[in-house]
Amino acid sequence: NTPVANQSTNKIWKLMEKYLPNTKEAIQSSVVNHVEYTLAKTRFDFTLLHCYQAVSHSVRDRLIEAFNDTYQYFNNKDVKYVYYLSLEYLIGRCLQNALVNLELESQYKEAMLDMGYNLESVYEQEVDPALGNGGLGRLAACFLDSMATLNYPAWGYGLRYSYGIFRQQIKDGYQVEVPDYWLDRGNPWEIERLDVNFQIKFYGAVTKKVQDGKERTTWEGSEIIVARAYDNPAPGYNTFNTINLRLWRSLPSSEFDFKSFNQGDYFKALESRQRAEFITSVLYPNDSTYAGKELRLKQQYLLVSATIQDAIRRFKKKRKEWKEWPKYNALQLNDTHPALAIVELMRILIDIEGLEYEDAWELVYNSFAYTNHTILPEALEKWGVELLGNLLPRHLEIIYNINHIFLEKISRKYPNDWRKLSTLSLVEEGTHKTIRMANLSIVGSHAVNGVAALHSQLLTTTLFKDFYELRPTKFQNKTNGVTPRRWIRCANPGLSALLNDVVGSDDWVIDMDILKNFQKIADDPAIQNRWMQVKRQNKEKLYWWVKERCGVDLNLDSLFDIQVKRIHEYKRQLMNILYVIRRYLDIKKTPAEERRKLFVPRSIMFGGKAAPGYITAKRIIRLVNAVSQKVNNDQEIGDLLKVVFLPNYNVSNAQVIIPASELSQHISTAGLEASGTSNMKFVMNGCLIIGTMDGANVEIAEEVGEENMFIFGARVEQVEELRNKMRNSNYRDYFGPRLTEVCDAISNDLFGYKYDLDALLDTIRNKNDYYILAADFESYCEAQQRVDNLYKNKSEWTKKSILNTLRSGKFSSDRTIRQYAEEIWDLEPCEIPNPSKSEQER
Ligand code: GPV
Repeated sequence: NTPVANQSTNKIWKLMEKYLPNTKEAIQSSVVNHVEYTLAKTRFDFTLLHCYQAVSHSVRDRLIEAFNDTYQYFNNKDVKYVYYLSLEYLIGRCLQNALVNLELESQYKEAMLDMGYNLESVYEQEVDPALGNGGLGRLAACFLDSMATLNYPAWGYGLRYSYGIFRQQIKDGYQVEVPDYWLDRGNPWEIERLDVNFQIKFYGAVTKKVQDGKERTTWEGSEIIVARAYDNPAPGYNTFNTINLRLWRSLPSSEFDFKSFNQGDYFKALESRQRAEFITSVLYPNDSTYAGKELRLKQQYLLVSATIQDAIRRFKKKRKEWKEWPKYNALQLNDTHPALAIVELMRILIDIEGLEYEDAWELVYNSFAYTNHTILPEALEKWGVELLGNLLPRHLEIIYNINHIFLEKISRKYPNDWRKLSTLSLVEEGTHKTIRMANLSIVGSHAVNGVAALHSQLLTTTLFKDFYELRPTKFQNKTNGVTPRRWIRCANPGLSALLNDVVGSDDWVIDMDILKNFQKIADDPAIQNRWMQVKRQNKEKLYWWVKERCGVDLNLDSLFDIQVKRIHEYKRQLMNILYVIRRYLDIKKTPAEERRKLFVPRSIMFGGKAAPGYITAKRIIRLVNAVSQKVNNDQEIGDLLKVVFLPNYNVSNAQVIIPASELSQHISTAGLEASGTSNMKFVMNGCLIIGTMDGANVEIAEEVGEENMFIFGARVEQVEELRNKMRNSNYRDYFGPRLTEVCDAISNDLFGYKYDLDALLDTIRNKNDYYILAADFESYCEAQQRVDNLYKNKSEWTKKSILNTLRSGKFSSDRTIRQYAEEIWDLEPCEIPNPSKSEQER
C-alpha cells in the first residue's frame, strides 16, 4: 500500500473529520440512504428484512468510526496488545448489542417508530452467527465485550466458517441436523479486508543447509493457500473504544496455481482451488471432544499462522527489537485448539528471522499463556505424529526439539524417574504415537489457568500435577464471567429498568458489584411485587416462543424449570428427565384431590444440541421427547406437569429463555464441569439454581449463600469411592427403589422407543454408571422436594431470587478480564478520548 501524499491526506482528513450525527433526522436519513444506495431498493419495494439491513449498515457506519479511531489511537500510543486466539466465537446477534453499547438504542427506537417500524421486530430479522459449540465459544464473545468496555488494547482472532454449528430440528422426537449457511443474506457487520491476506503453507519438505557455519532450516510447503481477514467490530459500553474480532477465511492462492493450470488439466486445477476454500467451510460440531481429523488440523494451523503473521507485521511496523516482543504482545490460547501458535512463532523466529533457539524460546514463553477448559480425557487433543508430520513437517521437528530440551532438564532434576518423564513428555509413545497438545501448551506458556476455583485446583492436583510441582507459580485460576451488557441489559429490559430504579443510575452495567449495596430491598414487598411482574412478563415472552415452536401451552403460574446446555452424559440431562418421570409416576399415584396440595405445577424445559455422532446424547433427546409426548397428553395430569424440548438452543434463544427461568439446573457429576457460564447468567437474572458442588457453582454458593440455592449430590472427593463401590456390582444393588421403578417403567415400554431407551439406560445399568447418576439420584429428588416447598411461598422465593441477582457481581466478565490483564497479560487500559457530544450532534 503506497501512502497517500501528505497534502491530499490533509484534504481527505478534512472531509472525514466530522462524526455521524445521532439526531432522529440524521439516523432516519442514514437508514434511508442505505435503503437506496446500499440495498438499491425503493420505498415501494421494501421489506422488514431490508429495513434490518439498512439499519445495520447505518449502525455499522457508526461502529467503523469508533473502530478506526480506536486502533489509530492504540497505534499512536504504541501500546501492548493482547491477542485472544480461539477456534470458536458465539457472538450472538449484533444489532441490539451495538445500539446498547453505543448508547443509541432509544434514539434508533424513536427514529424507526416514526418511520413505522418497531425496532424489536427489526432485531428479529438478524441471523445468529453461531461460530462455536457452547460455553468455550460464548466465553470468548463475553471476553471481547469486556475487553472493549474496559478499554484494553485487544484483538480477537478466529475463523470465519461459512457454516456455523448446525441448526437443530426435532423430527419424530429425534434430532435432525440442518446446515447453517448463516451468510445467506449477507453479513452487514463484517468488513472484508481485500488487502489483508496471508499465505498459508501445508505439506512439503524440510531442507537443511549450512550457511556461514550455521545450520539453516527451510520448509517449502507444497500446498499454498491464502487467509483473508474479515473484521467484526466489537464496541465497548460507556466508552468510545471499539475493538476488532478478525476472522480468517481461506481462499485459493492465485500466485501459486499457474503451474497446475499450465499443465493443462483445467478442471483439476479448479478442484484444488475449491479445496482451499473448503478449509474454513464448516465448524466442527463437537463440544469437549477431540476429533482428530486432518481438516481440523488445517483449520487450526490456518488460524495460527495468519494470526502470528499479522501480529509480527504490526510489531515490525514499529521497528522494534525482537527482544521487546513480550513487552508489546501477549497471546492467550483458548484451550489447546490454537496451540500450534507456539510452534509457528518459534519457526518464524528461528528459520526466517534467524534468532538462536534459546532467544526465540524466551520470547515465545514470555508472551504465551494457556487456558484449560476441561479435564475430560476425551477432550484432550493429541495429534498423531504421522498426520502432523505430513501436514506440518517443520512444526513436528520443532516440537521434538522443544520436547528434547524439556525432558533433558527433567531428567537432570529427577534422574531415572521414568514415570515423570513419560507423563510430562509432549510425545505419547505407543503403537500410535501422538503429540499431547496440552503438554505443549503448558511447556510453551508462562501462565496456565483453569476457569473456576475448583477446576484450577483439580488441574494442579490431578491432570497437571507433575507440571504443577515443576513450576507451581505458573498455575493460576481465572474464574469465568459473563457480560452483563448482553445477559441483563439486552436480554432483560424489565430487570434493567428495575435495577436502574433501585441503584438510581445504570452504573451497575459496568460495575455489578454495586448491586451488593442494595440487599435490603429483598424484603421490600413493593420491590418483590415488581420483581415478580418482571419475571411474569419474561415468562409470557417464553410462553409465546414455546407455543409457536413446540405447540405446547404452558401454564404461566407453573414453575419454569430449565436445563439448557450441550447434551452430554457428564451434564446429566438423563438424571433430570428420569426425575421428571419419577414426578409423573408420583402424581399418578396420588389421589386426584390431593395432587394440587402436594405438587407445585411445573413446566420442565430442556434444550441443547447433541454432537451428530454422539449416540447416547441423541437418545437422551429421544427420551425427553417421548416423555413430553406422554405427559403433555395425559388428561389426568393437566397443567400440573409439562415437559418441553426447546429446539435449536443458541445465543439468541438463550436471551429469551434465561430471563424467563425460575429454576435452573446445573447438575453435572462433581469435578467434571470445568466452570459452566450459563449458571452465572441464570443467577444474574434472578433464577435459583439446583446444582451440584461443581465448577463455578461452588463459587456461586459462596457469593449468594447456599441457603439461596438447592445444592445436592456427591462432592468431588466422594466420586472416586462411589465409582469403586459400583465396580463389578449389579445395578440392582446400587439403584435406589425410586430410580428402579423409573427405569422399569421405561423398559416396560411406558414411553415407547424401547430399543433406543434400553440402550440409553444401559449406560447407567451395565457400564458402572461412570457419571454416578444412581448415587446422586436420591439426593437430587430431595433437593427437588425443597424446590417445591419453597415455591409455595412466593415472597420467600422472590426474596431469594432478588438476592441471587444482587450478589452475582463476581460473575461479570469485567472482573475476569481485569484479572487476566493484571495477572497474566501485564496489560494497561488505553481509553481513547470520546469525541465530544457536541461534535457528535453537529
Ligand atoms: I475443552 N468447554 C466447551 O464449551 N467446549 C470445549 O471444547 C471445552 C470446554 C466449556 C466447559 O465445558 C465449561 O465448563 C466452561 O464453562 C466453558 O468451556 C468455558 O470455560
